[in-house]
Amino acid sequence: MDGAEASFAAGAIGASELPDYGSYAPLSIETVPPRLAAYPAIAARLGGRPQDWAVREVGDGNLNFVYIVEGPAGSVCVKQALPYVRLVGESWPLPLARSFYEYNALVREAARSGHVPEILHFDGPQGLVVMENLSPHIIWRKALIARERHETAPAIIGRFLAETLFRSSDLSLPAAEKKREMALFSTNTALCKITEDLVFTDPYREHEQNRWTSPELDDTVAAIRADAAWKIAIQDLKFMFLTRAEALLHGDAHSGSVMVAKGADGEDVRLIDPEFAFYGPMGFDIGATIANLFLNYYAQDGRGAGPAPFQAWLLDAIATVWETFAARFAELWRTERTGDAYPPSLYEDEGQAEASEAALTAFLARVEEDSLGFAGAKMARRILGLAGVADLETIEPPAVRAACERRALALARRLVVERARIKTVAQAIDEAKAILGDVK
Ligand code: SR1
Ligand code: MG
Repeated sequence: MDGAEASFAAGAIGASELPDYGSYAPLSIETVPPRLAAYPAIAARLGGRPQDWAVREVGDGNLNFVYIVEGPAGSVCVKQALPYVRLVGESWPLPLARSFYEYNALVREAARSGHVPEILHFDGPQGLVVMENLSPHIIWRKALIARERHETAPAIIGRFLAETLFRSSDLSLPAAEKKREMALFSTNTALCKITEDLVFTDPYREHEQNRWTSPELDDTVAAIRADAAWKIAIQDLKFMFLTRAEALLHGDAHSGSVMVAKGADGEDVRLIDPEFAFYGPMGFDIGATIANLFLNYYAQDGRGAGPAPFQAWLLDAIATVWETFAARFAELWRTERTGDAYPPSLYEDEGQAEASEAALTAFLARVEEDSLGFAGAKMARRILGLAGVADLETIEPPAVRAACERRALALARRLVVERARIKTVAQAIDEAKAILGDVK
């Protein structure tokens, strides 16, 4: 996007205009071709006849089905929402409307920053988004597990977060438009509830869906459930998540929501899967990214000899995400503050640019502190609750996995409980190194 915020006001869809799902039919490998044949632009992109199209299901996320469709002329990616959570099954119903929020978030992310897949067709009533097939991309988490470095990914993600968060906030949008945007995403309550429960609540209480490395971590889990300071701090963060409508979040910005590729022209990095999008605290998205890099950092000790060089790279990557975020956010603060918050009429226009800089410094310091708290929350949930991460889950034997997880939990606790002390990403990195060093 060039210059000022693209306005979605004219085309904004109200919650009352959610698609009518009366005709919804879940796709299967067999029914994908006839469905796509009904979309002329998609059929033309694939070429040939529907019977010539090869379909395979590739979804490895927790919620949906994803198909890659290849025709004689081209290929596409088809993502369809199910009326339930894929990971658990039909016993956990989930609204099809998550596809509507994902589509609307992707449109906004594309305009505000880029680095998302191109949308080729949206079929609201079928809960279906047809996107470009990102190839030869792989999920960043898989690359990190394999110790493959994508050198540009941390900076691209930092910049993406700065642009999407700043340009959807009251720093960029007039208040009325921002409130219309909030209204649109405010009904994505089912997806928010997943985060509210799975990140901020269930890991700290007995819940049938919780999973951990047992029996190795049984004592640790019991100690965490009895840890009053942790339970208070995690609820402080949950309250922030529930109430601070600062910016349109991706909502699930972990390394499994990033696709990366190396090509002759360099690397390509895309953020995918924003179905958890809603207006929340900026630090939540930044924290999700940082958390998953820290998880990989601790997992590397259980993933074969000689982890140190890659672990050092991961810590640099974490620093780069934050530094790039902060630098780009500052640039936008200085050049694109067109919203109702911190208006230039109070600062620069009055010859008080230094007051604007002071406000920026304080703003970023607060976002940094929030990000680290949320990072701790996002780390712990992947070890204590439903929905672990492959970085850790694939480590064998369990005793080795548990040792990695204990270190990750030690950092998670510090980030959540000692937020007043660990205020900067640089400090958090020092803490992470100290925890690793203590046990080696
Ligand atoms: C039941 S969904 C579990 C998790 O998968 C998604 O990636 C989100 O992180 C969610 O919390
Ligand atoms: Mg996902």
